[in-house]
Amino acid sequence: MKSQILVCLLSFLLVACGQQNSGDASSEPEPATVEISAAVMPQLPPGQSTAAVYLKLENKSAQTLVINHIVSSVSDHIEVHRNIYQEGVMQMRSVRHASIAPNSTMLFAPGGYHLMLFDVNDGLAVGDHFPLTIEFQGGVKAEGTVSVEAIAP
Ligand SMILES: [Cu+2]
Repeated sequence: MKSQILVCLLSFLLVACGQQNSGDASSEPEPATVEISAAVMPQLPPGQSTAAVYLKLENKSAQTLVINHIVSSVSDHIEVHRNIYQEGVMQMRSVRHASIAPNSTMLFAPGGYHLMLFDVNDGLAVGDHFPLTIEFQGGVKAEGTVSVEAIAP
């Protein structure tokens, strides 16, 4: 009984070590695939310049991806935010280096994670599209197109 547990533990350690070594020069790291879909920005009310973007981020690779930087032509400063219900109040927190597990989907949706775009370019109208790139640690990038949509009444 005891030795069985030990064997399990050993094989677990071997797997863990094998994963850690996958990035060395002898084995080419597999190309990570990550996709952005359903990216939308609710149209900004007049006079506002901070916009939220919602989207689906799908990590199709076998590695955890960590968001490093987000780039778009309509804003020079984009953060990952998360809504947290605390002490009876909905609060927004900036999340640095959000990570997405292998073969999983991260949803940016109202009430949860979202992208916050600061000083958004004027003149974005419903039906407009703009590019957005999410850069991950290690150089992997996901490119998507955000469509501006009317705010639900
Ligand atoms: Cu926010």
